[in-house]
Amino acid sequence: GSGKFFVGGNWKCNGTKDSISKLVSDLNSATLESDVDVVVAPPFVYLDQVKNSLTDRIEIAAQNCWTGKGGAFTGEISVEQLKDLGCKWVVLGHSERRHIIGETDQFIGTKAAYALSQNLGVIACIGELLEEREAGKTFDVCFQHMKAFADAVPSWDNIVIAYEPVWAIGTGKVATPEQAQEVHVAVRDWLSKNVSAEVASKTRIIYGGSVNGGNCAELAKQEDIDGFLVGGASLKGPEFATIINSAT
Ligand code: G2H
Repeated sequence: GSGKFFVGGNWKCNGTKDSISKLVSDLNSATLESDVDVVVAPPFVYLDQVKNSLTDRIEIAAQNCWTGKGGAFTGEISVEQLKDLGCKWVVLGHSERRHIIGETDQFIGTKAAYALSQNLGVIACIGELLEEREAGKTFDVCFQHMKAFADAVPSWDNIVIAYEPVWAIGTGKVATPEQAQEVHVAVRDWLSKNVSAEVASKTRIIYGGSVNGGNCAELAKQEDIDGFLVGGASLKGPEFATIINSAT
């Protein structure tokens, strides 16, 4: 693997003040291995609550951001505002934003470049649809997503790549360790050929899609799986802690 194990909890559009207060208190009392970077991504409206109540051991990510400096962009949230609240990361290119909201590679790339320019880390999501996998296009799609990020960003120092096969997201159909490892190796190889050998060996490539307390250990054993992006199972404190501790 590359670098420190990295586990992100993507809370998506879930939670209330009360349920989040309970989740934060479960996370604050959980025993977390020291050699893991841990990040949670609450909905925008709860970022401040979470930042002010969660242990500093866990960093905060936003689930989206605007493409540039704030201003007359109704309904958007700027990188500057996220930094003001204490966010260290932003999730970009998530399949739910690509396929439900219709975000394009170019739009996502612009956001990534701007976030990095303001020292916000980027959790850059890539991954194929079921029909693309069945048509043998898994690598093509992942490489296209990678190229869009690579064309936009000046550096890979502050990027974690999340491979999330869309057919595995929220479906309970986790990729097998072999399926995930195969794509992670291909993405690392793409970085080596198209960016640099150094970036390929240093950049963490994490897996997302129906990761849970029961399947995380087998996935974590794979050489090129450097962590996880967890949706549903990150809403349960004890199970998320199991996933965080799965590499050791
Ligand atoms: C994939 C993942 C988190 P889940 O979207 O980003 O969600 O673990 O619920 O499949």
